[in-house]
Amino acid sequence: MGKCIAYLAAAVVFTGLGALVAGLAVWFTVPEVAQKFTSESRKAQCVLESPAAVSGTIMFVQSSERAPVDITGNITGLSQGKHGFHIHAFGVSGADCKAAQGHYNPFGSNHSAPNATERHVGDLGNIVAGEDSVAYVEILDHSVTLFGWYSVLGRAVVVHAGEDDLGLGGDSGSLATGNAGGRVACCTIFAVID
Ligand SMILES: *[C@@H]1O[C@H](CO)[C@@H](O)[C@H](O)[C@H]1NC(C)=O
Ligand SMILES: *[C@@H]1O[C@H](CO)[C@@H](O)[C@H](O)[C@H]1NC(C)=O
Ligand SMILES: *[C@@H]1O[C@H](CO)[C@@H](O)[C@H](O)[C@H]1NC(C)=O
Ligand SMILES: [Cu+2]
Ligand SMILES: [Zn+2]
Repeated sequence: MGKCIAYLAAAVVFTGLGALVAGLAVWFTVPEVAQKFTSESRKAQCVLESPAAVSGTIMFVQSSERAPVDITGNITGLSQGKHGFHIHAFGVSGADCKAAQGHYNPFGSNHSAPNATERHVGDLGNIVAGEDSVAYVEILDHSVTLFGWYSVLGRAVVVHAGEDDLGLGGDSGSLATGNAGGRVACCTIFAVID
């Protein structure tokens, strides 16, 4: 009886080892599986179009799938002060910023601040334009990604006329859009050579 259990245990262990070896073999030889774990870096660009006179180019750089995204660029032609700065759900053609629809929100969260634990993926807060009408954008974000199912590639950056209240406005608009007002510029984020 004891011998029987020992044989059974040995069989289970060997089957387990076999499955492990087979799994590792697939991991290292099937490209679609292995690819998920490479440390490829990605870069993307967005060239603002505007129904007003706002312009600028925004760069996105992510050194690997797990790394935060560096979002940088200088935006000119803005009124002095804060302007809501978001990634919206869809790409746009030209300055038809309405086509971008709402904030990119794949997890059904309320609108909030970039440093909030629960926020829209697209919630990048405000950018600030100085007296020179220029906003120097320099954001390091851990929610936005250029990889995988929730990649922002093909979606739109939207710059607003007014300030984003970061979800603190106390009304339903605040929890949806931050009451940031009209859309003064937008563009579609596309991948570029790294
Ligand atoms: C943005 O402006 C800063 C400060 O003038 C400058 O150093 C930087 O090169 C500019 N970046 C781009 C992408 O034009
Ligand atoms: C959004 O905020 C409202 C009001 O505070 C709350 O009732 C609701 O549960 C929140 N929704 C989510 C998804 O957190
Ligand atoms: C987010 O940043 C603001 C101002 O920069 C700060 O007042 C607030 O406490 C921060 N919130 C979290 C959750 O870190
Ligand atoms: Cu927006
Ligand atoms: Zn939002």
